[in-house]
Amino acid sequence: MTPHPSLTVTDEVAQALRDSRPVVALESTIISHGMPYPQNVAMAVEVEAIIREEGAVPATIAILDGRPRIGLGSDDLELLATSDAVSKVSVRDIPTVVAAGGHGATTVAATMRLAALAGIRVFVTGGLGGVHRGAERTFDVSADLTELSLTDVAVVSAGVKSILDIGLTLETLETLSVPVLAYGTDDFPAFFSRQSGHRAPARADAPEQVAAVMAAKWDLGIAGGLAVVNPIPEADEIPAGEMDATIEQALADLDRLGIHGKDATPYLLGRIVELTGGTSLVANIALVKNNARLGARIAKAYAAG
Ligand code: PSU
Ligand code: MN
Repeated sequence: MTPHPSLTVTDEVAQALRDSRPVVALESTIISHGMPYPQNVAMAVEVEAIIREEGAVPATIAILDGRPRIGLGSDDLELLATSDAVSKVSVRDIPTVVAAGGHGATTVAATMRLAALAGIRVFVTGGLGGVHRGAERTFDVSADLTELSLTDVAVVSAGVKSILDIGLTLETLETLSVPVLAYGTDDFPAFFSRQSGHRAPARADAPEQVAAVMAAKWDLGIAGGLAVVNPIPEADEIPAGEMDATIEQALADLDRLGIHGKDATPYLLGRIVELTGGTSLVANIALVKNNARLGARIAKAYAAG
């Protein structure tokens, strides 16, 4: 597939796509609005290196000067990591930022959409957006879930943080007909910890098995993505329960400040880093790297299949 003409694709990524070699998409909201500087840019660089080490080509995605970009250079990553002029862009924000010629860091939803327009089928991130706690009141459900129902990309994450209602997120993924494959486990992982108390709907134990599910889905014309949920490595995990008080505090602060809409998730992520004095950030970075390794292997298996 030829990338959509409105995308700017780096030569390296374009060549890999032409040769049907494995390419792994990466998001940029995690850089601009998910982690503090300088850990954010260090993470972005390391994750790209891991994907290359595994024999795939990384394609970090963002909108710069109104142009959707597939594959970025180190100056671009630095800009995303430091500039206040970068807005958080989900799918509904893409047209506005493109028309205004602005800079945007893409969420899971927006990254999926742009990756698909480029012909990339595998995307690695840290955590998915989902159904927020109290959504029956606020209606706050991430467009990441809508996008998973629409766009043909497999998204590798470490599950969802318990800032969200994990049970309702799983129910919604079922309603939206999104396959959820837990990697090497029967449990749905909760980002910082390997278990959420919820069973995963399905399990995969090898990259080839994930690739086979992707191929079967799209071969049958069942449109939409897949959520591959990869538990944080045991050595890096923050035991279930240890984050509860922090998350309750962050949610209470969110409520007190009246923060809502697209600012809610970035506020919660930043507040958790603050409240844990950075220990949560160490776990966050470790799980993204772990996901990068798996994502590259899935992309290789899918390209080979
Ligand atoms: N969860 C994380 N880290 C993140 C995000 C979520 O643990 O960086 C980001 C992702 O870009 C995700 C977005 O797509 O937040 C979801 O935002 P919202 O809840 O506003 O849809
Ligand atoms: Mn929201």
